[in-house]
Amino acid sequence: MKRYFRAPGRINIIGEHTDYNDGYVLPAAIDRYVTLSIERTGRERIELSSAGREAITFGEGEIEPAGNWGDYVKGIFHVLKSVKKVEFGGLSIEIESTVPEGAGLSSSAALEVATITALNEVFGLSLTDEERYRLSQRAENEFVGVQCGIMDQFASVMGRQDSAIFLDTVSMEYEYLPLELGAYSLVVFDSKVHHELLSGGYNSRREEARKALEILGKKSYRDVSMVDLFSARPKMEDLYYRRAMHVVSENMRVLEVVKTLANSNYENLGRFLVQSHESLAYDYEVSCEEIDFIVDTLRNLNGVSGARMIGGGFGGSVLALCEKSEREKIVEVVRERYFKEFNIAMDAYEVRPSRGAGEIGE
Ligand code: GAF
Repeated sequence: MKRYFRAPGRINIIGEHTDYNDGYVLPAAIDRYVTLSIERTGRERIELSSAGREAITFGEGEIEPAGNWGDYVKGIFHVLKSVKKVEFGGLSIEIESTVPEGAGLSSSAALEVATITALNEVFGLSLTDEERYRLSQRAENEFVGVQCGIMDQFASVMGRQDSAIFLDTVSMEYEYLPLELGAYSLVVFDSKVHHELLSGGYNSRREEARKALEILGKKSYRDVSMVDLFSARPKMEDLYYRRAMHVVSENMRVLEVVKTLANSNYENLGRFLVQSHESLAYDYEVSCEEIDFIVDTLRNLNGVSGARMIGGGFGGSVLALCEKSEREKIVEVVRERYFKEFNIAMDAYEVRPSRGAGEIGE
């Protein structure tokens, strides 16, 4: 019997590149999903298929990375075999997705989480929510080779309808914050560009932030205040100073946004989004020309409260808070100007905070 599961992609309201720096994040799962069907077969091999992609098959004794889309799925088999010693036998897995790849919406975490959620149910593994997101992160770190933090897998497992999740990545305590946006909606502008192999740029930023912390003589970014940072400036190379400045200031912005949301002050929220973008672009240097163009265009349009890049960066998407009544006009203007400037047809759509991964039909 075929069973169906799905796991959502995510947006992040604020708190970018903070999850692996002992920081705070504020993601929300969205109504874009990886959907997976799974069925036992008598064939002793695991067969993966996904429309428009090369099919992949592997035996349980040959789970090795191949540098293709199947690695996110295989990575889950790999960690479950080592942690739970599961014998999977023959399986047929079909995947469909409405989470665009390379768009900064975490299609890879959605694929990992869909896979672990399905295997958990089909093989009765009784994994907790925390095990599902931690093992998914481990698959990406150890098997795929991207040293990502916990935010994406966490959001895909823990998402809740119409809420963002305020997460402290040190204590792993979290709180659901209702995202009742009133006259506003959340709109994603997908630039359709990706400039670096995710692992390259991402892993090097992670390393630079770690080195900056070492220069500051601290064990955790939790212990670095603005004053510490200003006093250390003379002994810090500019690059490391800027990396640390992003982390410290972004964490402060997350805490401010949490207060702002509690007061439903969406004008203010927009201002924090713009500040976050500037910090990511100038201090952390993970934006690019196309993304900056979209943010600059949006900033100057009526009905836009604020906008910023989301996800790992080097391309991907911009998240904007737009007045509902102006949304269509805004999308048209940005689309047209972007095409004129870069000759690229962008995608733009509204997203809604949604619930986390589970079985379909439950
Ligand atoms: C990627 C990573 F997977 C996340 O862990 C996070 O670091 C994000 O980039 C940047 O905030 O999506």
